[in-house]
Amino acid sequence: MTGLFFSESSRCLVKKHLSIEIYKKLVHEKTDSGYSLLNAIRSGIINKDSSIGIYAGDEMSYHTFAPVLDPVIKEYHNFSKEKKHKSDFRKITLSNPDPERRYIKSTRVRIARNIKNYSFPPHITLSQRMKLEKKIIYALNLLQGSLKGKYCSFTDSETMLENSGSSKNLKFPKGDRFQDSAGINSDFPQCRGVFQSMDGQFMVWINEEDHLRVISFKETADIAKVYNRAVTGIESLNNHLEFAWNEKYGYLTSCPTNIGTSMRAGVHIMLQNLAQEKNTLNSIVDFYNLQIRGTKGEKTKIDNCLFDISNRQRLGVSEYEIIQNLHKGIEAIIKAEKSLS
Ligand code: CIR
Repeated sequence: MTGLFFSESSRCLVKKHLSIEIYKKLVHEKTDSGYSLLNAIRSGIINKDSSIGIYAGDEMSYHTFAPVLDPVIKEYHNFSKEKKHKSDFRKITLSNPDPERRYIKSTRVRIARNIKNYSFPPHITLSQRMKLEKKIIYALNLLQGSLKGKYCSFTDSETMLENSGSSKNLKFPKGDRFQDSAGINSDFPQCRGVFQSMDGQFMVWINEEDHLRVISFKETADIAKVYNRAVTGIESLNNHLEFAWNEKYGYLTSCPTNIGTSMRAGVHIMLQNLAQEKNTLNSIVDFYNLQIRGTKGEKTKIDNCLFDISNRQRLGVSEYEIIQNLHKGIEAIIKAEKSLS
């Protein structure tokens, strides 16, 4: 695209793929809920350091804005146009790679979902958001067994009081500047909240970047156990909620970087030896299609040799494959760490 909207210094993928021809074709298009191309690229225009610079406002955005979204997705996910994403949400049996937790401090699986026929967080109205919050709470209250828990609204003093002191994790922060200019923070903190199981190991964030962010977390190295719990949670919720999904791209999310499985599964792992041998670590991580992030998440530093290692791919690979790969990669990393002692 010309420098018409984007800063000269911007290297975001939407700038690269939005040609004049595609722009002219799409500029007057809107999805049924009224989301436009300019809505979709606003965050990329405002934030010069965006990496992709585009958000979906609803399920239909992936169809209406396909002429620009398809090449962005193809490049970001290395996903060919002809392919179709396949989901495989089977439960898994895997050995525990570090039963004594000498290396792995915790395991976390996060899965995003949006609800069919509701605009996604960049474009949803306050009244829709309110209706949706109630619909999700209804489904959460039907969870059984160890998934049973409580919802803590960010604005309803009754639920906040009820849950005060129960956990320090019952909040998610207001979205960053990328999410803010995409509209994701509209009316924050209204209609936002966190559901947490009684044991604190299963959580659902409501109306953050996606309608639901399901999180299974435990201070364990038992990757399969944490993953299987997330599967049970998602499947139970799916009995009462219909998720936004399409044949080609799998589960649809506000940010096109998360489509497909929308799953990030990873461990916090202490690697005192490999921290000094970054090349060895990076080559194992690359081989198993994994990714290293900072101790406190994306764009943070590594504290005390504690690495956050998770899957790199989300589209074109199934949930089952992601977990298997993570498990194999982590086993290889632990073996390399031990060999350096
Ligand atoms: C960007 O284009 O850099 C931002 N819109 C964020 C991209 C990463 N997405 C995410 O973390 N969900």
